[in-house]
Amino acid sequence: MNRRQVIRLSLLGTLAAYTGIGPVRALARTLPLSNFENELGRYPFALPSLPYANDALEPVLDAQTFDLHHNKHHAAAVANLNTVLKDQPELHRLGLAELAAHYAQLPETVRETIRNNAGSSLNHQLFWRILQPGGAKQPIATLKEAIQIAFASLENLQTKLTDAANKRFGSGWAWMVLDAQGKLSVISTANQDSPLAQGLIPVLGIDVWEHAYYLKFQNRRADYVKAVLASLNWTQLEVEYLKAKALI
Ligand code: MN3
Repeated sequence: MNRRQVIRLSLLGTLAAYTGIGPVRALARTLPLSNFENELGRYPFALPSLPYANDALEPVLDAQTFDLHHNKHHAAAVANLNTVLKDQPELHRLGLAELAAHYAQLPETVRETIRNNAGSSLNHQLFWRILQPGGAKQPIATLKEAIQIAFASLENLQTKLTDAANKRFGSGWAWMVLDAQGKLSVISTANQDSPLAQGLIPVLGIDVWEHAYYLKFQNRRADYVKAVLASLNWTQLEVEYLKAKALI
């Protein structure tokens, strides 16, 4: 790690200590995220198309859930985010990852709405990408090696993800994340919180809100998590891992 990277990380890590300057200026000084989100656009945010047909993962994951999940739940988050940002022009230059990572620095009147809806908009994009049909069925290349180092085996990673997903009380997400030291780990977050808010970069996310599974799996969250794990596109996950590594 070079000196510039150390400084950047240290700025990110001490963001919470930036209390003496305005929130927007604090954000501008501490963001390593802009490369990460060139593809995500800026206000007004658009709902990206699902990168495959609703029924592409049938029969494991059902078309009706994908349709509602993308066209209603994800769409509502994008619409709600645009509505709350409409009257906050000073925030229009911030991207989704920046808003989700640094929501705590935002004005109190809009903080929770942005936290939830920027988080949701960002989290769902990753979720759709890593479920893209096709690609490798097992970890490949650099991510394969990193999983071996962090978890000893793919099975151990799957056990940890399953555990995090099943134990998350209420709504939230289970994640494999990369920390500033380049180490992978598994965490879960409540509601739509992004791991970015903890300085952790999401590589793999599993949506465990009931809207993600209730139509097909009803109360059987564990069966749904198993179905997601079996449907992951590891070629895309390698791409996500390389993007995450480029941030640290
Ligand atoms: Mn969802």
